[in-house]
This record gives sequence, C-alpha cells and structure tokens, in this order.
Amino acid sequence: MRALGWMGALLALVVSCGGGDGGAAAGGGSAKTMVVGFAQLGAESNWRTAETRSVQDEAQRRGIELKFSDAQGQQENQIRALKGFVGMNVGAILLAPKTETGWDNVLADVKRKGIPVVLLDRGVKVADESIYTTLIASDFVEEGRKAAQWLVDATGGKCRLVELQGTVGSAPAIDRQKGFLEVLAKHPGMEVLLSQTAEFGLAKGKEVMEAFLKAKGKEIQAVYAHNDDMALGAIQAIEAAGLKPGVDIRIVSIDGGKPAFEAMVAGKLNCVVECSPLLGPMAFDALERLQRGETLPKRIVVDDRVFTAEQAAAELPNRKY
Ligand code: GYE
Repeated sequence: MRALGWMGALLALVVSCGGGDGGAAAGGGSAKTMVVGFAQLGAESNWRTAETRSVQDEAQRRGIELKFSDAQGQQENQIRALKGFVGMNVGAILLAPKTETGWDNVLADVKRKGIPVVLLDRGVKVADESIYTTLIASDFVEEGRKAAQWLVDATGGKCRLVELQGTVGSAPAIDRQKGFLEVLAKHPGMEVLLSQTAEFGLAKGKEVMEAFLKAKGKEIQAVYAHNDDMALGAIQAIEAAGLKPGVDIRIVSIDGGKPAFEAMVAGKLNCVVECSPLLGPMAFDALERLQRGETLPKRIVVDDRVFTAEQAAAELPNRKY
C-alpha cells in the first residue's frame, strides 16, 4: 500500500470529523479517506466532459473517494443528488449548478447538516449566500467583454452579427451576454441581428445557425458563440450554406478547447476566449484548506486568456482539453 504522504496525514487528521463511512484506511492506520460528492450537471459539451475528467483524475491522484453523479442536464436530478450525498454523510460537496436559481432550499438543508458546498464553474443566485462556501469559476462577464472587444477590433467597430447563447438561466449564458453587450453599447456600428439559445450544444448550434442563415443570409457578418461546441455547429451550418466560416462570417467563441484550436488552425474560427475546465486541482485544494480550518474567499477566479487564429498553431500542442 502506498505510504501516507504529509498531505494524506493531514487529511487523515481532519477528515475524521467529516463523518461518513470513509472506506479503506490510507497507509494502514486508522485514517479515513476524504469522501466528496460531485453533483455534475451533465455532459453537454467538450468543456464539461473535460471538467468531469479533471475532478475524477485529481480525486484519484489525492486518494479522495469521489461519489459522482451526472444529472443529465436536469436540475431536479442535481437536487436529488445533493440529497443523496447528505444521506451518505459525505465530508464535502462539489456542485456545478445548471442554472442560477432554484437552490435556496436544498443548499440550506445541506448547510444545516454541516456539509460544505463548493460551487464549481457556475454561480447561483440565492437569498442567503452563507449556504455555499465558495465559488470557483471564471469571470464570465469579462469573457463576454473580451469576445466583444476582439470583434470590435477585427471589424473596425462595424459589424452585423448573430449570437448563440448558452443554456437559458445559466450563469455563463447570462454573464457572457452581459459583458458582450456592455462593450457593444459603446460601438453603435455593432448590431446584433439575432440571438437565441443553442444550449451549449454542437448539434443545437448547427440547427440554430441554419435558422439564422435562413432568416438573414448574407447579412450575417459574424457569430458570437457562448461556447466552442455551438461555434463548431455553426461552422457546419455555414459550410452547408456554401459560405466560408472564418472568412465570409467571422466567428468568436468561449472555452478554447482542442477542437476549437484545430478549427482556428484550419482558418474556420477566428478567436477564442479561454475558459479552463481543469478545475479538479483547484477544487480539492479548496476542500483541503477548508479541512485545515482555513476560511476561503467567497470567490476564487480562474484566469482566462484570449487566442486568435494567428496564435493557434503554436498553442495547439499545449491544449489539455
Ligand atoms: O463554457 C460550456 C459548458 O459552465 C463554464 O458550460 C461552463 C460552461 C462552458 O457547457 O461549454
């Protein structure tokens, strides 16, 4: 059996108060394994499967027992998973909430049981903010601003565009639109022709883009997609319409996964604003700090960069998701 490292020893000390049947003792002592529930919302995008993998891999690396639940895109399933984790008496919960609202009651119940909840990747709107411990996520408003600024610069502030929104009611869809429109408001030559949700999905992105093209055709000069998958779907729709994505219609998206970098190298996508899904290490760092009795900041911000097609070939080998 692997020797118990200093971090393991520390966990062994502090986790025993986390309750639950922790399972096998690490290193042969009476130490318990940290048990964490992860209420994931689904697998709608390349980003989200990368996030799931990051959390699972990191749990395994640290010897943490992870109870994983995939809600298949349904908030009710996530709420059920949270209740299930309480029943299992886990030491802590990671929650990637589908939408911003609807969490007050269940999170208050979890708090009453003394189980800390770390929000991973998306925020919530609740009356009492003390019902969650911290939010680890990118600044989605800033991502929207960055996407808009790139488009303003690339078009000299004159452009007729369409917007593919993420899941209705989700923090990234709300905030990415907000930041984007905030910048556009300063440039009267920028016009949003049409805007609709495509639920962060590739197939849906293609479908909505087809409808946009049918309605506005060659008037469309650019696409702003709230994530890569919808941009990749839009690329397919644009090609099917006999137009050149990246040339006839400029495209900017958010996430910056490998497939998007490949599309940039191929000249079909012009710019991505990075949003890292590799949150496993940050999530468990936060939980371990909590277990040591530290107070976490209410918000831990993940840093994002912007990449244009010109930088894509050099960056592609570095992309990890
Ligand atoms: O951008 C998108 C995903 O919540 C930040 O959700 C996440 C977003 C991400 O499905 O691709």
